[in-house]
Amino acid sequence: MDSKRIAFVAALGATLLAVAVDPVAAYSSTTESLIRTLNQQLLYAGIPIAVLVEGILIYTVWKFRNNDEPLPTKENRRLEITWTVATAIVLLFVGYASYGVMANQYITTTPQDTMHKEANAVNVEVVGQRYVWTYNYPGENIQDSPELVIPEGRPVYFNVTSVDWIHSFHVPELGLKQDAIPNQHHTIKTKVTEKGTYQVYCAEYCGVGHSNMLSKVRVVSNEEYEQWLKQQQKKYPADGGSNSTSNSTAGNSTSGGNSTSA
Ligand SMILES: [Cu+2]
Repeated sequence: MDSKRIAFVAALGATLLAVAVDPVAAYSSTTESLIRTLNQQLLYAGIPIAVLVEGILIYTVWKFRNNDEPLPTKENRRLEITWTVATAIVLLFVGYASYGVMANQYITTTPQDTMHKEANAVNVEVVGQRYVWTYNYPGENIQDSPELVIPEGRPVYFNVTSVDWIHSFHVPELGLKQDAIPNQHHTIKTKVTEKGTYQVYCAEYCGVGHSNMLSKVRVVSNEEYEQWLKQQQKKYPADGGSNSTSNSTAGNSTSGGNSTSA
């Protein structure tokens, strides 16, 4: 009996450990990879527990189906210690795995993270406005670009804001979602590991044109990105159009900001 209990706890611990060191599958971005991997780990931990609990329940109902005079269970200290220890191991695993992901700067980007950016990082200001997304590249002399292009394999900081209303910058395939709030800037960081085009949505209902508030992220090689920057600097220069944008930002955000901060 004693050895069985030890074997059960050991097997549970070994399973959770094996899940924790499971190699990471290929995903489109570091953020997506962290989220999906955690999701999988929790699923691997949850399935055996669900099967065990349901199995015991079904077995007990079947076994005692004709028991007309059931007697209360006497105290069973060993059993109580076993399930307490097993539950503690599961909770510790869930807490440890979740905290590791939640505290990662690719999931929760803190102001400290944005103050100490990586050297080769790309900075994009994402601006929501009924019903379009526009992109500024601070330091690259690009303002109000309708196109979002980023290089593969480099850290990217999206500084998300809005000029009129609450929107939400959402790229499901890259695991990105951040509310765009007037008068506020919130940064999310990612690194895209696969070139391609990814759909951008607005994930916060913002009016009649909400469902049309679409855009795309184009992820290209570093060389293509540098070329694209040069083209955009001619098409959407910050020094040519910066006045009108900053005016509209200041003007509109007053009305939107009141409702947000309340
Ligand atoms: Cu919107």
